[in-house]
Amino acid sequence: MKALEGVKILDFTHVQSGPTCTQLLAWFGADVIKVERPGAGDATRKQLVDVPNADSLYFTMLNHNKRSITIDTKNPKGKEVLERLIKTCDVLVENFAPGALDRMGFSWERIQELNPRMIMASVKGFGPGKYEDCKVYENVAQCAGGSASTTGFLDGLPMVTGAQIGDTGTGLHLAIGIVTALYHREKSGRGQKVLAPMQDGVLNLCRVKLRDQQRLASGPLKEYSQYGEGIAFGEATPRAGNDSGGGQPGRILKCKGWETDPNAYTYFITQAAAWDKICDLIGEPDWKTAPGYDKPVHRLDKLNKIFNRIEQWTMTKTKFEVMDICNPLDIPVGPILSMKEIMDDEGLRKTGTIVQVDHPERGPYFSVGCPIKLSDSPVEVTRSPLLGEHTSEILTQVLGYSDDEVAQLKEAGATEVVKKAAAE
Ligand code: CAO
Repeated sequence: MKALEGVKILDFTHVQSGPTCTQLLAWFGADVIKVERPGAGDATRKQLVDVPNADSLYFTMLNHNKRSITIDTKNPKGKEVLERLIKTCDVLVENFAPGALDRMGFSWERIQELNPRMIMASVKGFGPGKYEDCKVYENVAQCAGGSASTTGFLDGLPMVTGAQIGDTGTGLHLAIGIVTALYHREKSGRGQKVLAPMQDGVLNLCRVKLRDQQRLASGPLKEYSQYGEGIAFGEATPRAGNDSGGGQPGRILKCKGWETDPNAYTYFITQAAAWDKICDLIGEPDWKTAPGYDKPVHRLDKLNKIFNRIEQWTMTKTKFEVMDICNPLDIPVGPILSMKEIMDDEGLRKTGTIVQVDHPERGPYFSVGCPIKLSDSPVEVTRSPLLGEHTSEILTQVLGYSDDEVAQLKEAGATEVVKKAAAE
């Protein structure tokens, strides 16, 4: 039995933030019923298309283990189907633009009337306040949540990061909110509203930068390289380049092959506990006891010099050799892995974090499986549904419509009944 078996999710999500949340719940065993607009579906199905006439990787990689039903929710008959789904499901997850669900006729009050046990979970760009009506995408959230102003190099532009902290990050926040509300419902018997604004989610992930903002009042941030370079701090947390965000200084250093390989680098952390071993390793044993080097606090104004010296050593090794040598010495390092290397990583394949999935339209492709492992609720990643693939099945088996009624719904333009995928 899967952890969330028996939980029915009405998945009204699209693009990335919402779908990542419901995909996770599906992996934990929930029955996720994705509601899509007839003829169109989630816009990502046809975005960044790589295989003509097939659902894009953008869509397939965010919608595994779900069922798809098409309903025109602006059609009166379609609204009736949605009402039945609301009465049947435990959770409604949505990430429409603010107000869209109300305009459809499904306010929180109406949803509660239909099903007082319903948990309604939403991603929005911003929480209540002056920006609450804005439409928001990933990079907007990264900028508004404090990530962009603190990412990049001091002399460069604010920078967005490739990690989708606004979308997938908020999807994770929402998923935590949903399972918490489900747990609460066990005791209260009632549903509740769960809101995860993207700005708030990004800020939560940038918590350490707000820490640094307040530390500025007590003087310069000594672990930032700009301190050692004698560059004054301004009034806000600056961009920190590749400096470590914690109390243990770290940098990205060149490794053998860096001249031609854009990823021949390692992240190297001069953790205080490993200092003596680092000194021996790089051929500077005197630094273990030399005044100005012996204590972490004394080294802060010399970090550039220290990392330059360590880099002379890392440049004689590949990033994997650095890892192999440093790991047994408990020196924390990490190779800069390319997506190609990650896709081929045997360990990640073995644990199911990189999975190969077959798809009737596009053939086999790689995806990221469930990154959270539950010992008693293993995950089997199945392909994303074709648009409306499960419409008949859901209408008849979940909602109890007869075949004639299904035909009438189709006739009324409330839905589109799509044939099952060709033999797989
Ligand atoms: N049948 C009929 N109509 C449907 C439907 C269905 N099954 N599903 C959706 N619609 C309608 C909605 O009712 C809405 O109509 P109205 O505007 O007339 O009320 C319309 O489709 C479009 O919804 P939208 O405004 O959410 O979509 P968009 O493409 O214009 O905006 C986005 C996309 C992501 C900017 C917006 O949804 C948003 O801000 N969401 C919240 C934040 C978020 O999740 N952002 C992350 C996205 S991933 O980067």
